[in-house]
Amino acid sequence: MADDSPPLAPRREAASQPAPAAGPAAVLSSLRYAWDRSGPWRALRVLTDVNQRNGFDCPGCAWPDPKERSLAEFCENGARAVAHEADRRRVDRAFFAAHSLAALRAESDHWLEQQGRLVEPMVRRPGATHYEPIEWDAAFGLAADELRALASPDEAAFYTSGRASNEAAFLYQLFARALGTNNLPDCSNLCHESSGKALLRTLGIGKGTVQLDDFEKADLVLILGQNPGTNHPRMLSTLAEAAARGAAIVSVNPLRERALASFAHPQTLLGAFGIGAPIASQFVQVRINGDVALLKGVMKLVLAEERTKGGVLDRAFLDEHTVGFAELERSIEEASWDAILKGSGVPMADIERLARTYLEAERVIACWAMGLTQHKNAVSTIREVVNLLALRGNLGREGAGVCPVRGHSNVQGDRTVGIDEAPTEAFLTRLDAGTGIRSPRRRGYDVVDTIRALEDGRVKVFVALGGNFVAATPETPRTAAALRKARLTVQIATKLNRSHLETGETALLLPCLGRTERDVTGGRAEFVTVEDSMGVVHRSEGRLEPAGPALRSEPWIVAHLAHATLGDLPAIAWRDLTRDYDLIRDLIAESVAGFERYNERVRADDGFLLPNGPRTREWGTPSGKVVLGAEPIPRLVTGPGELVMMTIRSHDQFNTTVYGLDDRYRGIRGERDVVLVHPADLEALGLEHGERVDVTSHHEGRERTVRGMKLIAYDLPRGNCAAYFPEANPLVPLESQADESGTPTSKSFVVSLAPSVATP
Ligand SMILES: Nc1nc2c(c(=O)[nH]1)N[C@H]1C(S)=C(S)[C@@H](COP(=O)(O)OP(=O)(O)OC[C@H]3O[C@@H](n4cnc5c(=O)[nH]c(N)nc54)[C@H](O)[C@@H]3O)O[C@H]1N2
Ligand SMILES: Nc1nc2c(c(=O)[nH]1)N[C@H]1C(S)=C(S)[C@@H](COP(=O)(O)OP(=O)(O)OC[C@H]3O[C@@H](n4cnc5c(=O)[nH]c(N)nc54)[C@H](O)[C@@H]3O)O[C@H]1N2
Ligand SMILES: [Mo]
Repeated sequence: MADDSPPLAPRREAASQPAPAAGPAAVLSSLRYAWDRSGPWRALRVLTDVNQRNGFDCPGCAWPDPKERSLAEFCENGARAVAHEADRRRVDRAFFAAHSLAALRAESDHWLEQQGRLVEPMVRRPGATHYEPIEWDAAFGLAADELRALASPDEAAFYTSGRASNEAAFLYQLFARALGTNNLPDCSNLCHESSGKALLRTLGIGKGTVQLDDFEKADLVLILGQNPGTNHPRMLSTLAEAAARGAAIVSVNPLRERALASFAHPQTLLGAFGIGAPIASQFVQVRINGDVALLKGVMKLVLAEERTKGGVLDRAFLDEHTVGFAELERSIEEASWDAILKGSGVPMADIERLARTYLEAERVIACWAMGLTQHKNAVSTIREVVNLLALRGNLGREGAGVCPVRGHSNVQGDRTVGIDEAPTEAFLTRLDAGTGIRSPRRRGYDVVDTIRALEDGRVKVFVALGGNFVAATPETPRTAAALRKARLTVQIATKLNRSHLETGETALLLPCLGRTERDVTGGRAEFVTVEDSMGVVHRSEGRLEPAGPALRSEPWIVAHLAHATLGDLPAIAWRDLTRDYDLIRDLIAESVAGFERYNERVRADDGFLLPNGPRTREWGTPSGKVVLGAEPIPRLVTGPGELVMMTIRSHDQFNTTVYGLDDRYRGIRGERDVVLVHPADLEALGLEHGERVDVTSHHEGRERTVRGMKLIAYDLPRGNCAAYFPEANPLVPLESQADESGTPTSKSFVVSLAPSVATP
């Protein structure tokens, strides 16, 4: 039904127009949340420490810190994330005695996270109905026995969520590899894996190429498939400054995300009074997964301009620095306007306007997030972004380049220090030389492989360094059943979540310190280090009193688990390493490229920048050049009555952690079990705004259903619909993965809607 869409019907939203993004409402909202959870003193203490040079790195996102810091260097959502961690409530042995696993399973994800901090190591013994306390040493002994009893180290999998510090993550991967497996699935597999794969192949580095100050020089910032107002609010200040300077900011998105339309800069006078200024100069309402078609259209107009006027392409750059231009040119010429217009769903006039802006810009930055990475052809889409930039040499020079905006605050650093199921030989060779281990060379399991391996018994021990594996992955009930088949599950966590309740036969729940807390593992205050979205490594040091005396740091827990399982290795005295984190960093300096003189350089005020060849036009590809090529316009075929669904974040959540039930900027309040559909599609389907429906997803002949979701008439492209992550995860088909990166296609899968048979 998507292919003959009439023009958009008039805007009809569920609620009235919300106020500008950020502004006083945001400040109040974050202060209220902080005060409620942490009390006035802890709230003040924690909020004045966020992202300061001697404070801790905000766990809210990976956007870098500016050189000039204001007293309050945090955003509404970052404040909520730290207040959530600084929670005064406790989930202790009395809590677990009072609540059976079955009773806890019946509670909502929101309720679970709201019970407070985990403070004691707990164990669930085979067949037990409750978790019970266990001493740290006994817990490590139990886990070590299970790990040593495995027929092969590949029967264990070690999941990481991107909040773990470089120190914790490095020890963790070292433990897995010393044990003998590369089974290191991580949240990156669900997130920016497609960016990594696409950029590695085209530029020779799996990361972005811009720095914060490039935004001060760009004439055009493209924001594709990203909602910074909610997910990277500190980025809005950068964008607002660029816009005020006259740079064009173009948002490419199926949704008219509010914060880009009007933003009240909290650190300006007008902003403080809630008076907003527009950031985005153009909004391009693309269909879900219509980005390749749109970019193809823009490139077609660029080539046409080159033919008529000349001097448009950066020939010198294309000749000297790229391969594959001829193929790219052919693919652009061969794409028909019909395919471009239908595929993108964008009117010709909007494509022309975007092309004009692109042609007028000397310097262009392209930013993107999950709206590009979670599709079947995500890797190809990101290569197409590189194609567009390359035409006018917008790579490897000031004010221009690629900027995949990372999610978790240290997801990029975790990958750099070895959390990778498919590491390069170069990485392993260096790791082995630096640490004296002999790493396995077999490719390990990513997230989806791990779920399948748990399902059929190939993985028997599952360890998670943070995160919420069950709720973050596709087909929640299926993943839950898979985890329940494990012999042992080990969860290292700060707060209770669904993954702690879907346990293996035996389960350990190990409480750890959070970013905000003082870490005196070696007898004195320690800092850890993280890498931001732009490759800058810097310190993070918490100051709050820990939530309980039994809490341990992540590096300490990992080192003790490794010691119990493997004992000390010739060059690795696991527990001694955590007496002084400088020792862990020295080991990283020896065994990971780019970390020379780590301890010295990370003590500089703003940390240090990891090597990034493409910034100076040194491409790490086999040919030594940027690889361009032909990327086909994708087709997702929907049958009659079917829609393409994307799963998105609301303003009141951090991934699977739901803070509240409102989505302020989208005008949705008090509920999350909703499906956003275009009013004309509702009418065509004979459904009504406010009605409850059962949503069924269809993939390769298999169906999954979530019942009783409420319909909301919303301004999005015809044939598309949206629901929230993680509520809609039971619908995401496990078998539907991006080519090359394996990322689940959480932003495009086929669904149908039917009046609900059961109202919740
Ligand atoms: N407050 C808060 N901050 C966060 C997080 C959080 O949950 N809460 N999560 C963190 C993490 S781990 C991540 S990865 C990031 C996520 O940050 P985002 O990627 O911004 O988050 P999403 O809500 O998943 O949505 C992406 C956007 O993509 C759009 N989109 C969907 N499909 C398409 C498409 O086909 N094409 C285009 N052009 N756009 C599309 C959606 O409409 C939405 O605006 O944020 C990080 N920061
Ligand atoms: N349908 C759909 N699914 C998605 C996405 C989507 O857009 N749509 N997005 C995907 C993306 S981008 C990502 S990154 C993943 C996220 O997947 P995960 O990283 O696995 O999930 P989170 O919700 O971030 O994990 C939250 C839990 O982490 C624990 N935690 C918090 N802080 C700490 C800490 O300091 N240490 C430790 N050890 N534990 C801590 C708490 O117990 C908390 O409950 O989800 C993915 N899933
Ligand atoms: Mo993410």
